[in-house]
Amino acid sequence: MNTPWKLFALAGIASAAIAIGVAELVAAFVGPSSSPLTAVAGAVVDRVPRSLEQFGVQTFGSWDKPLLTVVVILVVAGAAALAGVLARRHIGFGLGVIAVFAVVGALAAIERPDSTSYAVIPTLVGAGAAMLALSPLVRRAAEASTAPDSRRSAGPADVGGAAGSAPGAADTPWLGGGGASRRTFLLLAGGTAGAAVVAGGAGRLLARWRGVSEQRAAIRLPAPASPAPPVPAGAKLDVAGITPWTTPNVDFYRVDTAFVLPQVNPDTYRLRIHGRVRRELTLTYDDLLGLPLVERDITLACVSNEVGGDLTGNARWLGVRLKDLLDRVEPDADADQLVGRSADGWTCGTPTAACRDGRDAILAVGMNGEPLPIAHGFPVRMVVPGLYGYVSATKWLVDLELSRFGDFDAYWVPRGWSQQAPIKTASRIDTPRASAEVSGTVTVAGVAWAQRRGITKVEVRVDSGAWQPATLAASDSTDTWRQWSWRWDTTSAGPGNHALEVRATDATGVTQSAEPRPPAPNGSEGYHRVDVEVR
Ligand SMILES: Nc1nc2c(c(=O)[nH]1)N[C@H]1C(S)=C(S)[C@@H](COP(=O)(O)O)O[C@H]1N2
Ligand SMILES: [Mo]
Repeated sequence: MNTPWKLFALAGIASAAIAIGVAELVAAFVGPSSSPLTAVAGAVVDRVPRSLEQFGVQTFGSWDKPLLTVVVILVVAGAAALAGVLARRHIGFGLGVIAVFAVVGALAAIERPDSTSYAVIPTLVGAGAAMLALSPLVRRAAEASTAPDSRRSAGPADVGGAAGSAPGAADTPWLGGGGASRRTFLLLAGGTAGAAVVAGGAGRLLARWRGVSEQRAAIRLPAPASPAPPVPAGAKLDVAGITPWTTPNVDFYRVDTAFVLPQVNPDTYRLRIHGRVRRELTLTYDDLLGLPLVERDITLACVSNEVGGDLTGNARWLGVRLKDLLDRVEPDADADQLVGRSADGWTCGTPTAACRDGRDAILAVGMNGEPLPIAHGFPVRMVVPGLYGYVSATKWLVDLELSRFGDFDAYWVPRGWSQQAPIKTASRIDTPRASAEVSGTVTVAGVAWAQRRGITKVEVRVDSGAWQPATLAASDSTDTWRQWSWRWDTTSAGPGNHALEVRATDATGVTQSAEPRPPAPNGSEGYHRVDVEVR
């Protein structure tokens, strides 16, 4: 039998192995779910019908995930073998298959709940390694398959592959006869696969050793001493396409500078409160859990949110009142800035007064009923109603220093953002979506927010016509967003393109300004506009 295609298949498999191994190693640094293997397996689980998923769990128990990973590896190996064989015709075919897999892996990685765009890095570095490995492997495979000693006669003496072949190569009858060039190829392919296994194994070990997912999973949060007030019945509108009132953790926007997610171990956690204080205080994670906890619904917003953007979310936070802790350290009267520092050195400056004026400023340990997700600041973050995230919401918080605005500029201030930044009144149209085709009577709906002040009016207009009052959902608190809806009889507008706009008024009587402003330096302004087509 003529065997060279097997050499090319092996070349492909070795390249795929190095891709996966390198990606695992890089993923150990970038974050738990950025491994393309883990991400693709997760993406498969998300798409598999419930019944099949249950069958998997029932049949294989906790082995279902490792088994799925093995299946993914086998599929990749099959495709890689094919890529190797195709690469024999032209290296471009092999590189093309690698590129396709890189795109699938990268898409799966960014789709993971706690991912950022950095999550594509392990896949891309892995694919790069595979592309580098493929051409020397294919070249060696070609040399091995054209070398005279590999052309085998069909004579009986050759059965078993031993006759006339060099020592050593005789151990691989599956690949046919031997020869120096074949040995060189097998060494290269074997070495590549070996390096892949070492890199992948090291990556998995490192990820486990660095990560705090297990510590997080073991945490049982205490019940709040002060539970969240019940959300009024009419606060959540039943309108298709509107943002849910509570943002699930997996959908909650994520904004931070962390290239690699900080892994802060709750067992060794220390929070130091110091600076311009009468007495310093250092607390462990258990100290914090032992204090009376409050639970509150609070809507967070990012200053970078464009008009109509989605960098805002509403969650149920559980944590310790910041005021209680500040009362214990007794800040100096002139300590007007509370500087938060994260485990990875990011800083944030919050007006001390905002943390002591009676609002629900908290050091949060829980988010929507579970310990903070790692991406959202596990084990401890700050949440201060009414202030944009960059001046209030330090994640992976390890240090609080009482300071003065005149003495210290936090991370974003020298980069052109304001020292102080209360959240501006804003409103958004969630449905219909831009370019939607609508007809008949349409429910236009969305959310509006003005943390600390509350929303008292939302208005909608069509094609810059007269402002029409929208119907407000029940108000929860001034610190949460408020849903609204408006019935639009599209026949009055007639067929064609029409512009919907929204504006909100807060409880101080101030209406959003029409003048568009960009997010920098302290939050975007202007009306959200959605263009739709009436049919
Ligand atoms: N450690 C740290 N905390 C941070 C940031 C950061 O870059 N690093 N970004 C802040 C910004 S700009 C915002 S808007 C909020 C976002 O919180 P989220 O990612 O949980 O939605 O976190 C804040 N806390
Ligand atoms: Mo932000």
